[in-house]
Amino acid sequence: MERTYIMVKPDGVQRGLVGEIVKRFEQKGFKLAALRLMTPTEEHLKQHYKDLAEKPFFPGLIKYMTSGPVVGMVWVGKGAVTTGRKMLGATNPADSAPGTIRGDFCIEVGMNICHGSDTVENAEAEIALWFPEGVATYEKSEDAWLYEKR
Ligand code: IDP
Ligand code: MG
Repeated sequence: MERTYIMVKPDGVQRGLVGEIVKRFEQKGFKLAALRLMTPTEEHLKQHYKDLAEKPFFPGLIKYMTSGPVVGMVWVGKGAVTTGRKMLGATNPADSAPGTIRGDFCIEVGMNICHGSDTVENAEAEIALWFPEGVATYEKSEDAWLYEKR
């Protein structure tokens, strides 16, 4: 089953949106495998965003991401990476459709309240970076009412 790394950024935590974001992933039917409030170091965030190191906004991004605690989580389910991105909305909230998390709760690209892995490969790398101790695996009875039997 696919896994994705979702993170509520410092502005999302400050604005009391943790529950709302958790709620949306829960109600969709995805299974929570890990969740933690963390205050990551600059080095940790530079690793997370290493593909963006050359971007002009990179220093500002690191400053933003170290401005307060974040909530990292792992959600599991069919298509969790692609669907998770759709649930977040476009990177720039100005382009995010209403009904998406960014479309409903924020305004600026540099304060877009949440992160979601963009590919299965990146999701696995991010899960290993943020939850090196591993994540929970368990059966959820609800799955019988979410997934068609093959
Ligand atoms: P994503 O979060 O939708 O995957 P990325 O391109 O991976 O978008 O960028 C990572 C984060 O960097 C964005 O979520 C946003 O917080 C920030 N960011 C991206 N582009 C800009 C920009 O042009 N100005 C300021 N911040 C940006
Ligand atoms: Mg990205």
